[in-house]
Amino acid sequence: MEFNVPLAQWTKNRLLIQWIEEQIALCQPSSVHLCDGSAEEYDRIAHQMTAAGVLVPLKKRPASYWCHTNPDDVARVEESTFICSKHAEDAGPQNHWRDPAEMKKKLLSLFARCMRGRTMYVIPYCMGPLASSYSRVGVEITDSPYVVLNMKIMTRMGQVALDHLGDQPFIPGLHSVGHPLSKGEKDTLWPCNPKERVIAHFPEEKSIYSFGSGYGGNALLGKKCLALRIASVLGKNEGWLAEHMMILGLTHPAGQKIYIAAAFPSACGKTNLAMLTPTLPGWKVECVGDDIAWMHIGDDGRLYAINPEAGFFGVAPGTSMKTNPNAMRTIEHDTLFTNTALTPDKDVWWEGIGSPPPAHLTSWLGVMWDPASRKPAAHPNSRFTVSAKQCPIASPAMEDPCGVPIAAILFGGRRNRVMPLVLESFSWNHGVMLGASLTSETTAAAKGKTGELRHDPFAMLPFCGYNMGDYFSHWLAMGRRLQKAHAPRIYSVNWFRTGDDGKFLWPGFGDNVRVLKWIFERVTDRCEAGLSPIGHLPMMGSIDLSNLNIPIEPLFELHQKEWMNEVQELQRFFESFGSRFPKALMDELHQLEQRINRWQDD
Ligand code: GTP
Ligand code: SPV
Ligand code: MN
Repeated sequence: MEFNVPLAQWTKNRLLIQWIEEQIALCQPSSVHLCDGSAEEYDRIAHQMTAAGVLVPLKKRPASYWCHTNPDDVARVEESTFICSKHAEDAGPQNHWRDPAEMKKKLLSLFARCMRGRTMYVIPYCMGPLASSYSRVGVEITDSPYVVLNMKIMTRMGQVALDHLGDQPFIPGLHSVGHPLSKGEKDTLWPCNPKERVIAHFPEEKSIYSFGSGYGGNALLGKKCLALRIASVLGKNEGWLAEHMMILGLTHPAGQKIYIAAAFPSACGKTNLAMLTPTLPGWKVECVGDDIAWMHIGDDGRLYAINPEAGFFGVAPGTSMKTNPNAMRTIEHDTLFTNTALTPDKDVWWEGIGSPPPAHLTSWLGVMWDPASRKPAAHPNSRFTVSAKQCPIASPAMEDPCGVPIAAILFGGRRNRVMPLVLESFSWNHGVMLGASLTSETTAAAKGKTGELRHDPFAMLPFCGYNMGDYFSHWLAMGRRLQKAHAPRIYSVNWFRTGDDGKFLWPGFGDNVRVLKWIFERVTDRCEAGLSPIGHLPMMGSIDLSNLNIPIEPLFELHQKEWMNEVQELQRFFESFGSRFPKALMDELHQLEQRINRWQDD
């Protein structure tokens, strides 16, 4: 076997050496590349992929590349994602469960000789700042050079991760595109194997196996697989939280700063909120993270969050100088673009970029785009991969090993009706119910129909590695441990209410700072709120609407009938967790129901 460096020289970690040797014997690659995470390594692989025609260098953006995928490999595939706990009840009704022994058997046959004719890359990576005791090291073995480039941007990868690991155990992740090459066979631009796709997690042994897809959360194992599905199990066992949340710092014009975490389902606005450019003068937003938060209770009893990632894997469509200028500046150089459109002068384009499509555009399918086709030129789930350091408003706290103290937690989804623009919970437990109640329209971030309303509690439906009934109990338990004075306040927000014409009622993006301002004033005890059956609402005039000419009332319209239906539907959903659903949360729902019933009499 040909190695770029001798294995024993690369690491002294016995467990790691043994695991790598076993995977080589199983997958039988033609060579092995042990990653060091250097810029030279990144450039070398990018050049090889360019020579092979997989990457197209961009003329307008230094050190940036465009690529497009197989049309059957464009998003996460939830129906092929499995939690393989010993007992099915531990995976819970919201997960696809497989018996671990049976799944192992299937995986062994899938992975056997699956890397023939390919290079096996070994990627050690650290999730979380290198200096943080909260960080975790994973090692991903993959036959996809695209994965190597993405992992370099998204994580602290290579020698630094090996140094952090030392001789300790790590979280192993085995990944293959599932497309071995026979002698002389020419590779395709985007090898994958959609018929045999499996993304399997073993929460008890803390391992990950992913086969058949090269895209996003299916293949970049540090992200959803480790930092959410496996980490959620670690968090439950060890008393912390692994969440699908962005983290931002918000500074008042007078200088006081708070940190906010927000859970929105995939493609529902985390990246945009995390990089917000305030439309209110004097306010400042800094980005700590755009997708994942690991939250621990600090010695002072407050909840502290770190962002385990080092980069953004952000949705391209809709990103423009108007909606998200900070993202646009972030991706001016050193960025990978996947499944956007490509302009004839070698730049990227997507729907909602803020300029009309140029002539002779290459679509995400790699062919000349036909505007008359009425199909988008960029895939709706096309993405950019870029280092968080390039963000003009990147917070220095991104590297803080202790994380940032969270003052408020937001839950939000795409709801065209029912949910008001913003709502404050009465208590921690009521807030946990708001999280558990999160319902949102499906988006292109996962395979399947879009625009369908589904329950996505805590925006974690596809990402919780164990029974969500237990997950709700864990959140309640965290609330008991957080001293009341220190517990973050919990809010529900909704940027996506529509009017009768189907258009969004709220301008969103930079104007979301108006809602953040109210939250700031609430958590710093600067303003009173009004009482409603569903929670505290802003008083008339307390959402700052200066320089914004829209009616605010429709954003807070509540209809008793709609809310009775909402409660009934939530009751049905909560009951689907059976005895694992915490009674305290069902009590919260019943109290809500009573308040709504009484509302009629008021
Ligand atoms: P994941 O990376 O999939 O977890 O998504 P995300 O939650 O980070 O979503 P992102 O911020 O990338 O937004 C997804 C889509 O929603 C983009 O097309 C945005 O333009 C759009 N969007 C984000 N914020 C707003 C908003 O405030 N209002 C409206 N109308 N659209 C928004
Ligand atoms: C999501 O789907 O929530 C994402 C993109 O952040 S992926 O990495 O593909 O999961
Ligand atoms: Mn996400």
